[in-house]
Amino acid sequence: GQLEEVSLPLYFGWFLLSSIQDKVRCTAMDFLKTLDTLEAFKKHLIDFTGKAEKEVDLEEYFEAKGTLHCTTKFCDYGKAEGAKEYAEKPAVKDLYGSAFELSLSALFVTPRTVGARVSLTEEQLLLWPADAEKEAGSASLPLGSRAHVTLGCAEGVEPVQTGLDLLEILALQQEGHQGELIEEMELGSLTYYGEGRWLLTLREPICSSACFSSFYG
Ligand code: ACK
Repeated sequence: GQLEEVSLPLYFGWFLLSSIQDKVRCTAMDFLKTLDTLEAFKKHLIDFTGKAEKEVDLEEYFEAKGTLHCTTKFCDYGKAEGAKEYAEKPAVKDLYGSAFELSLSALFVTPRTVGARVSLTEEQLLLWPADAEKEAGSASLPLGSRAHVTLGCAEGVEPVQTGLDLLEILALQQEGHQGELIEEMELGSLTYYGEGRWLLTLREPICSSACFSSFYG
């Protein structure tokens, strides 16, 4: 019946506590503010603007996308493949509503999205769908590689893109691309991977309390 059809959420995930959301947003904003002033960034401006001379204000370039979370399973109210199976997993049922500590280990920026990489623990991986990386065509990357928090999207870009952008950077690393080490910033080391892909590996991962739950919208 109708009730059954809406009994699955839009997605399951970890929802960052609101106090830490502000901290994460501020850290990301500070990073964007610094990044677009760097000579190395200006050298590759064309990745973002399509024109070499044009300036870009990264803080305005990206639009925030609601409450900060790390999606585990996108269910699309049951329409997504494997949604029902995921919701019925014992770990999902047992841990629903529990508190976790997420480790945000890097920030990344592309012409499409800005996000934070989440490094999952063994326990957290119990909640990670086995096919999340495969679905995105990155079957050879370790489970959990796609885990991220979307911090913002460029105009017309959907948040699903953030995880795909992260996987793209990790695939380059796996293929042996070291990237170009740009500089050691206060927050960590900044590396450029070409085509507007920037990765800031945080010196100190940001630890964030988060509740495993779901979003209906
Ligand atoms: O930023 P996100 O992880 O990317 O959080 C949002 C959330 O679900 C609600 O839209 C994510 N999302 C959307 N479509 C998909 C998809 N096909 N696969 C995985 N995650 C998705 C989106």
